[in-house]
Amino acid sequence: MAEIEAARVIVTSPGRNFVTLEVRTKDGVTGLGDATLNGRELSVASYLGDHVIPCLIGRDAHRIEDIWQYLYKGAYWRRGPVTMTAIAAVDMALWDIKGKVAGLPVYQLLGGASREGCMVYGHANGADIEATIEAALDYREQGYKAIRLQSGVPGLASTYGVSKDRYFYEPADADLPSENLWSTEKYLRSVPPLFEAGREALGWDVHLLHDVHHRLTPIEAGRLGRDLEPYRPFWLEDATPAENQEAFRLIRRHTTTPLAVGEIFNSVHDCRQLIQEQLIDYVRATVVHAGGITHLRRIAALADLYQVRTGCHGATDLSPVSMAAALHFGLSVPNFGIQEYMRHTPETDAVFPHAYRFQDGMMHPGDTPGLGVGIDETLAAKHPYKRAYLPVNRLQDGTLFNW
Ligand code: GCO
Ligand code: MG
Repeated sequence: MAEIEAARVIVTSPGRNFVTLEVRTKDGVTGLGDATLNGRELSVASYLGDHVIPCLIGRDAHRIEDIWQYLYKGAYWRRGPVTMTAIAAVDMALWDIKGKVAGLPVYQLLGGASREGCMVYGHANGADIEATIEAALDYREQGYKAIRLQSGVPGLASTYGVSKDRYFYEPADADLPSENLWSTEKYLRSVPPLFEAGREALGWDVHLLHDVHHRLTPIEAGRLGRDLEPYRPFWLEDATPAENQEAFRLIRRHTTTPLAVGEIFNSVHDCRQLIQEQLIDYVRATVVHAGGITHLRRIAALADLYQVRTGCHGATDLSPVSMAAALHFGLSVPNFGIQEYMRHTPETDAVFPHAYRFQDGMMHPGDTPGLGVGIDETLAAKHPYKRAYLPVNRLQDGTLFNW
């Protein structure tokens, strides 16, 4: 028995907002869990503080599955991003504790390493094709085996995935949502030339990826997938808003470009049909927003039956605690595909010292017992919460669209 004596929420903003749960046992062992939900951070902090922490005190931290079921079934109100992020934070913290008590890195508790490391993809973005390709060449130079290409769209002032900074992409940068403008026609014309230039400059020995960010209809997505086929993309991500899982049947009828979806999924039920009908190739559900390591393993186990592989979300709004958990998961799971890696700023890394490392395009969670991430609370206290929203997106006639 490792009795939970206390738990608390730490909110800090070293460059961006992060919500972290710390669970402590009577023996003084602590575990960390990420509870960050971009743009809605304080809702998860309050869900944890007001409704979850009181139920944890006195429970056995080793009973991870039972506590997961208790929080999921016990709330009566199942699923949803706030609930599932809160459950995920508890789940990560309990795996961290179990690892520390056992003296083993979490991946060893999950069955051990299934591979030497996790292949990651980096983000090349730029205002135009030339700048994006230049950034991509830089990533290849650093050893990346997989690179996501996102470029500004001619005629549009701003678009998803393109930042002012070459290395650090941070969309949640405004006190109230900023407004972007969108044109599907302009966008659809811009992506094939980007991939043509990408193959020309980078050759064929590097994987190229692209994120549509939920902006197309199924038939538009089918056309884009088909137009990109000659350049053999690794995947086309979030082609349409995936609330409508059947929509992917229509995309599949028109293209053999591999499809990835799921960074906003929070439960296996959000992707059950996509997986069982083999409508996707990669599932992007992630530790922090899909109920923790415990629930993500269930999603991966279902996906494995249908040759669907993992491709977890790993943007900067997922804290280093999530990144570590994703790497322990990715190293151990049989059907790992790829892991997104958007580097955190040095400020973030300083608040969350961690054991995971990047080498030759691969990442490894390290062998520190538990998840291998700490929090420097003195430094964290110097970065108070700062409200920050993701942008909204409008068509050129003013219609509110998908961001
Ligand atoms: C990605 C994502 C992110 C999200 C962000 C939202 O593929 O990395 O689309 O850029 O937009 O994580 O909080
Ligand atoms: Mg995405």
